Amino acid sequence: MDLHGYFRSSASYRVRIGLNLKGLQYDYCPVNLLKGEQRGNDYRKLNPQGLVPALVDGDTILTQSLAILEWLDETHPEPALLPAEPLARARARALVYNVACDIQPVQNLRVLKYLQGEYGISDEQKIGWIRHWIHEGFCALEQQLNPAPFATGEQPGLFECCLLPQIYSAERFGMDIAEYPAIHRIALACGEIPAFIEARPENQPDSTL
Ligand SMILES: N[C@@H](CCC(=O)N[C@@H](CS)C(=O)NCC(=O)O)C(=O)O
Repeated sequence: MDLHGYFRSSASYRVRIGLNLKGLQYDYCPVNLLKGEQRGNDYRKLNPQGLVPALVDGDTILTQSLAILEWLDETHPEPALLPAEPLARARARALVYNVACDIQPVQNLRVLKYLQGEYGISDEQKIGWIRHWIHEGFCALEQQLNPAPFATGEQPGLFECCLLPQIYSAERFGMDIAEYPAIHRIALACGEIPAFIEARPENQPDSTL
């Protein structure tokens, strides 16, 4: 499999964690977001949305990180990324969507560029915007997370695939994760696991380009 992504992209980082948790080998193909490569004709053949990641497996091209992760979970069921029981699955997905649907999209590069280009917001206002939406989402998660080591029990799953990249982004914009104790606890637990360590942005080949 080829994973087309960018080291700092949280959606790419999610898929790297999922592939690593499943023990799946893949080749990493960097797409430089700062150079706009995601909007080039070549990359749009993989993802017409002009967003990373895209996963290519033979003739199959998949986009949208959650669709990719759920497909991986269905085709490689062990270890499971979602609980088997329907209600527990729905609850796990609710946590996942908080991050992937309600936090990350409003701080995406194209949204921030639009805010700056169309409305002239300053760098300071941009950082305030990012922190605001992360804080809102993280405060809700603090109310919902169980005391178990991970969101759905003894093993990390789809939620942790999304949370750790969001934490990386929060810290990049100066937020202190220790202010969110349940999230902090999960971050520390994931920080011990090779699948998460290897997926970190600083461990990707394009982090030094
Ligand atoms: N919902 C999509 C989001 C993908 C996405 O937002 N990717 C970002 C990086 S995390 C991107 O490619 N941004 C490029 C841009 O905004 O131009 C997914 O989960 O795959």
